[in-house]
Amino acid sequence: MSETSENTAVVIVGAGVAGLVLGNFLLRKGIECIILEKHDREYVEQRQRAGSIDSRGVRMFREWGLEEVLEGDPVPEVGNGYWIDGEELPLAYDKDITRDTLFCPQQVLVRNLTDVFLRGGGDLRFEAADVSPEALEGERPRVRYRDTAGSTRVVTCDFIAGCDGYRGISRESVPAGALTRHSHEYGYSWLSVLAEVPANPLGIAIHSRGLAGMLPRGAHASRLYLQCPADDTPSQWPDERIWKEMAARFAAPVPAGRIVDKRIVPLRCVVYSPMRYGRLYLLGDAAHIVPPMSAKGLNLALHDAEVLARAIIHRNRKGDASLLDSYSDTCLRHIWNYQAFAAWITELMHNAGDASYEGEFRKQIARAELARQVASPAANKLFSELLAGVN
Ligand code: RFL
Repeated sequence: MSETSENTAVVIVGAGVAGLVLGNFLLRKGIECIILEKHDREYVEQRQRAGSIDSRGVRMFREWGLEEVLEGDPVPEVGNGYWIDGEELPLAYDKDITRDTLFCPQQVLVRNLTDVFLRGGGDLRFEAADVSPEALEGERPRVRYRDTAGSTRVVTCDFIAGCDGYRGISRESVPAGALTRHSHEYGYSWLSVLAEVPANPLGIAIHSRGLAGMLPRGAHASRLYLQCPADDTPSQWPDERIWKEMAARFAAPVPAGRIVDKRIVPLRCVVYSPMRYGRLYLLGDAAHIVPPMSAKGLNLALHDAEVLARAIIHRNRKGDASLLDSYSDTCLRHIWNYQAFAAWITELMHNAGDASYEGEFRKQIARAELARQVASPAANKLFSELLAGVN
């Protein structure tokens, strides 16, 4: 079988949010890059996940002249309520602080980023199979893969950006022991459900049966979340059980619709350190996971992409690698700050509900803390700032 060799400045593995943002930033500054994506375009552009872009992310897109990627499929402003045992908490965010945050369904963001990248002449190769980063310690690392015709291609480059998510190949290509894994498992999962339900005013329910959520994911779809035991499987959750449990936890009628996807998402925090090995840099979920309660996973991927883009641009323009050398430390400072928020809000929301995990004492403390968030303008300001990503 034939083998083709090529050269570029940066190979980006993965066309998710991190890879596409990095690719667009490099393209704008005239730095050659190739994005290799395992799946086909249709699959990547339909994958529904997150969508809350915090104010730092919104500001970042504006500064890079890429505001257009946040447009499309507008979601009505609903789904922000917090319910506790059937009663809505009057949790008033400081509107000034949260003004710049917005909701852009992740699949819309990915579709827009792909369009802009390709329109600008970017090189994005879908269905790249058996991607394999090699020679990471040397000056010229390379990435080997199989194209759609079945031919092997080898791309030699200056840097590899591992943007291929938590189960990708990039981190796996680092020798054992070179990275340290820091993690915390909460001991419960979310059943994450995608349903054809138009946006509606529910939000998060805290209930002794466990946490539930119903949040808009585009004008005609909602994501439902149900806290469940860590070892549950989707087959234990037939559709009728899901709707019954949602109604019980919200203590109110819940609008139902066709369920199109069900999966179990274990609640965990993970950080790999350092986020670099030789000339391989790890970004986004490839380097860290935050529990979804915080809505920060997507935002962390945006941050990593901007830090690495600026470091590569600086190195290419000035011949100075200092920003690349500090990439991991810069990102990790930001990540631990977001992990702290994610851990706090995850524990607060879950401990206040189902006492069978952390006990009645922790439940009462969590409820008192929630009440304080509602009653105290100072506490509420901090909560809003953390959620909006202004610090
Ligand atoms: P992604 O988005 O997973 O993109 C990785 C890309 O790499 C490709 N890939 C490969 N390509 C080439 N070769 C390989 N060997 C490859 N292996 C994988 C994949 O096909 C994909 O295109 O990672 P990235 O860019 O780091 O972005 C991270 C975010 O996607 C992630 O943090 C969030 O979606 C997490 N997340 C949520 N975050 C939030 O901020 N708020 C939320 O409400 C929220 N909800 C969610 C979520 C993640 C979920 N899943 C699927 C675990 C809900 C769900 C169900």
